[in-house]
Amino acid sequence: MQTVLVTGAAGGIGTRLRTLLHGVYPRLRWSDLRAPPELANDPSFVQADLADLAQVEKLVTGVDGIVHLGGESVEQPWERILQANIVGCYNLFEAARRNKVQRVVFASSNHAVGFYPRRRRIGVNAAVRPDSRYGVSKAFGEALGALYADKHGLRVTCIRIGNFGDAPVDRRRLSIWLKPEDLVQLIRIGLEHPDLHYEIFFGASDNARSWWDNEPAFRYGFRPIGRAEDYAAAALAAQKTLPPDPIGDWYQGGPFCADEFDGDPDPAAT
Ligand code: 15L
Repeated sequence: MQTVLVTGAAGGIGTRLRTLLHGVYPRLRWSDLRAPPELANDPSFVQADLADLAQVEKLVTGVDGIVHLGGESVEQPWERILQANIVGCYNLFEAARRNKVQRVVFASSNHAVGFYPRRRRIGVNAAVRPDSRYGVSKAFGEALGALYADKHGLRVTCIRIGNFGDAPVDRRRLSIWLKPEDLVQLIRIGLEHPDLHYEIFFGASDNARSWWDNEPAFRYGFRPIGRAEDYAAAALAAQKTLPPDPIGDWYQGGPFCADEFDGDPDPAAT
């Protein structure tokens, strides 16, 4: 990997990757709809609207690998999800194919499977159970990645990111926390591992309360350094200050499940 493009550079994860990927690859290209202040006037930043295929084609020219974080990162009205996450994701993969990009790492999300109850332990092959239009867009991106891997030979890694941050701050996040350095490990497996064709990984650290079997990631050498249990006392104390949420507390996707919810009010029945 000589030149790696990171979309969604102005977001929380993109901003953090600026430090964490520094020096890892010879050339990094950063992109977003608007430049983050520290990249204004920096030649490594290329402004682009993912919903515009011509712009995306220009953006990926000369790139070997892409870390695709761009698009909406939470639930939004359909029209915004459609443009940023459906059309934008298609444009990204299609432009990658046309320009002979070798690898794409797609930032998927736990919300592709958010409607599994917390009492279920799932692997990456469990059928998708999105908890939002946003979650549906992540399932779409995973499917699109599989198509481009199987039909066009692009090497694709989908990381179902749990909750990215320096520490897990409540009960749900004790199960789904992802330490930034552990995300970098997963990204590097996606961009560098010689045997990788198409994989889905859970983006989660070493979380004793995890709901996910992340065997594929471990098989590729993932060795998370973040241990959620080290933060358990503080996270559980913080949880006590939060109001109960009968729907959100039952399902893995938490508040994304409760948002707009008018389904069966007895979640144990589903
Ligand atoms: C996500 O997919 C979001 O991008 C992030 O903002 C968090 O909400 C995270 O999931 C989560 O589930 O905590």
